[in-house]
Amino acid sequence: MIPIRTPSIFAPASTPAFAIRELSFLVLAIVTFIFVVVAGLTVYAIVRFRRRPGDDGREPPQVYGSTQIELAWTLVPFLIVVVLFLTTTRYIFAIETRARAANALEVTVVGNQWWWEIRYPALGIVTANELHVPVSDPAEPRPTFITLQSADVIHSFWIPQLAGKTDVIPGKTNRMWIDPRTPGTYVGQCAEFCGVQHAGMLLTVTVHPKEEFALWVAAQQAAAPDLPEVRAGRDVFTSVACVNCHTVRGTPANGVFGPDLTHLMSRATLGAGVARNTPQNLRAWVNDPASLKPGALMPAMKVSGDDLDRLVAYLVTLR
Ligand code: HEC
Ligand SMILES: [Cu+2]
Repeated sequence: MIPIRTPSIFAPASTPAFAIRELSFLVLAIVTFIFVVVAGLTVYAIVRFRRRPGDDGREPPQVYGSTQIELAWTLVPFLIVVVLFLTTTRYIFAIETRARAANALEVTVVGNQWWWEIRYPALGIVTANELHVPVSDPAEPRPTFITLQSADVIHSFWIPQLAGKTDVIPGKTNRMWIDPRTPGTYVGQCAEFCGVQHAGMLLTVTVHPKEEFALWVAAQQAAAPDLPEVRAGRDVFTSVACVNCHTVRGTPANGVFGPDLTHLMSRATLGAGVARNTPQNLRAWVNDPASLKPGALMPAMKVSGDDLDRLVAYLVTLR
């Protein structure tokens, strides 16, 4: 199973996330200062002006219209807002105007109800829900630039340890980048409510050392195995509607409505993180996806007993 790291903005692992943490420390320092001043004055007033024995119960003298005090409480907050605005703008520009390095990896991520399609156009790879990228060692940087598109409604792409949230909007292409410095698996989640399975739209980013990433790429580029012993299952797969929605490279299956299944078993989870990818769960999924992910946009395929066994036996060979 995926090692679950706390998806915290306070544990950054990539330049945009470091910038965001820096900025949040500044904001936290300013708001803490305001809190201490306001709370301090309040406590002082409560103690200093509390009712004492012998008070006659009448109001103290009232003071009206101090220009100085009014100027102070208008200008000070105004200046604070200006400082926050300018600093935030500077950080946003620094992140967004970063030029794409010549050796950057290009990935396109398409938000779908309720899963992520992940394409590597230059490498000829298509996968889902589990993004794999190389580590970007500061001594030898290799950032990943991500193009974000939506197939249906608004989603939002967020891996707190790697970068800020970027919305995924139908009809609009957004860009972002990450340069993760430490290998590992980072957890993210769709961050814009997109329908019943919004919470079942997880995302992981696995950051590999250089050589390991090259191995992953080679494995993904390889054709799907075509083993004679699972021919019967392959025939079930290609004879029902699976092929209209799913692609398995090298077979007649070339649908694009659902995730590419060419290397299905290389993924740790099914249905964008709702279940581990075990043969048992796979069988349950193919029989009725709603048993694991109610509302999923894959219909229950009504493949019966023996055929289902053959079909699953075939699917588990898609490594
Ligand atoms: C109407 C289109 C459609 C048909 C037909 C269809 N699927 Fe799917 N399938 C999907 C969609 C959409 C998803 C993604 C659901 C989600 O994660 O929310 C999916 C997900 C899957 C997954 C999980 C993939 C992953 O990486 O999470 C498997 C496995 C799968 N389908 C197998 C099959 C098989 C086998 C058949 C035929 C018996 C089939 N599907 C028929 C649309 C379809
Ligand atoms: Cu969502």
